Amino acid sequence: MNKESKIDYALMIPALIITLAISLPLALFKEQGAGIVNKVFAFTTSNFKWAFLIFGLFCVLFLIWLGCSKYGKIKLGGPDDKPEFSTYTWAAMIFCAGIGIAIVYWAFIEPVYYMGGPPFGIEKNSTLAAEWAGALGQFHWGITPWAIYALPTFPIAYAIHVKKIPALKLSTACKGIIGKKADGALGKIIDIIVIFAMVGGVGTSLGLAVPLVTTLVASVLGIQESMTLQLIVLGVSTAVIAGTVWSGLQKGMAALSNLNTYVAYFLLLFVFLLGPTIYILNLWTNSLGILFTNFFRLSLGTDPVANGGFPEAWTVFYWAWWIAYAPMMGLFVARISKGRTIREVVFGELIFGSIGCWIFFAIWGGYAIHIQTTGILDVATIVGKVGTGGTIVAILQTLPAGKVLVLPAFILLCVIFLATTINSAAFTLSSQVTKKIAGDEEPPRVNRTLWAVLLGVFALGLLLAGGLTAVQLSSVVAALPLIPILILMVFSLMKWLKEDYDDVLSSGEVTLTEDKIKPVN
Ligand code: NM2
Repeated sequence: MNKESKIDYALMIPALIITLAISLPLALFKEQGAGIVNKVFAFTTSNFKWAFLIFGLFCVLFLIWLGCSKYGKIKLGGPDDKPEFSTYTWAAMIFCAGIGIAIVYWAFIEPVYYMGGPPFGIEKNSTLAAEWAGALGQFHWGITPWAIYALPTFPIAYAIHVKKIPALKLSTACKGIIGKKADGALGKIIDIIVIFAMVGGVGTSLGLAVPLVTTLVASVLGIQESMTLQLIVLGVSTAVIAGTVWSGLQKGMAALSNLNTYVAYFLLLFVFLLGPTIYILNLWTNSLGILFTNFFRLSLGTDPVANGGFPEAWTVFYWAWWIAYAPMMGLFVARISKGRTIREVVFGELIFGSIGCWIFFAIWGGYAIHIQTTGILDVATIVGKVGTGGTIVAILQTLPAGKVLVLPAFILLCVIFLATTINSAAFTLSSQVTKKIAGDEEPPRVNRTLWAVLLGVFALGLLLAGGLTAVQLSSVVAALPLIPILILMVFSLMKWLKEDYDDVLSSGEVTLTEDKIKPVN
């Protein structure tokens, strides 16, 4: 069968319309766009912050319970299935799939913002604010976000590997509850929301990455940054990526992605060893102490009386951003986790994922806190004057060989991450709108290329509407309708686990033979 004919137009067309209907007006009517964006952001975050926060904590508690419960022993796969990858490779794949440009963007700069605007009435730029800055980075890039990522993995993995239904769409993983409706209108609505969320989440990544890359490039070339330069960066990267996707140079992309992990290791070790090693270790230890003692307060802190804006700007925004990426991660992690038990996957993802992010924040964020608190560079003042990108450049230049080595390596890291993020998003989006695609099959390349271009257009809209709020809003609005869908998936999983395993587990068996798995209608 001709591959191009396999596009599911009932999904593709609404997804296309929604994406364009949001990006084009934002791009064309910039001024009004920015006003609306601010209003919608304030409305959504102030009315729903409690829901985002509760959902984040729910993910952590549910997964820890699931992993420790009798269901933890269940293998995601048949009795003879063995894990396909070594645990190290598996963990590294999960980390690289879930983390891209975003951590490079935030790790140096986020503590600087926290020091200047700490929560809980802590005094700005004080010693305590510096200590909390370390802890907040570990909180926003730790257990809760990884639990959000992990949540959809289990319903999807159970559907694919145990129920043997090809659940390459999230609607399929809701079948335990919605049954046949997953194949009808309700299923389509679910999948459109999922696609919308992915576009929104990736929009945030691109909306942050493009201005950063522009600043970095401008500082190396010694030219003025401007909107035009941003548009050139966005245009060139979209064109290069679309070209790569079109010409089938996927292997090249994978090689680039591998190269990038080495650049990241290098820059982490470089800052750790040549920077204030002991300070970093002390600050990290201390940060984890603050995090663990205050975990519930941070998790549920809505700041209801003062309404100072901290949870909206940080926790709610972050949880939303991770939620928007969660379906993509769930599909990916489910695919590579065949043959592992639920317990292994729960704790593997939560522990390896958190530690990976913690290291970035401990080293790069710790370095930023160090130069501020020891007076090497007043990043707090600089960020107010030149914004995020310029401050990152200033921080990098304080390192040995800052200009000749660190800055170019950092740019390479950002550019490759930008490319691999768009590339993998285009891949997942196009497989979402392809009918009956097998696990190892590639979605049609016209469609993949189209998605790469559409993501570029969407990012253009966000950039023109301007500012961080538009970029943050993209994830927040996209994630909100996804929360009930993710909860539906959890119910669906629980129903399946109970019907398939409750009798068996009480008799001590762990794996089920195929004849005992209840069929899905
Ligand atoms: N998250 C981790 O842009 C990226 O790095 C993709 C973003 C959700 C903030 C992941």
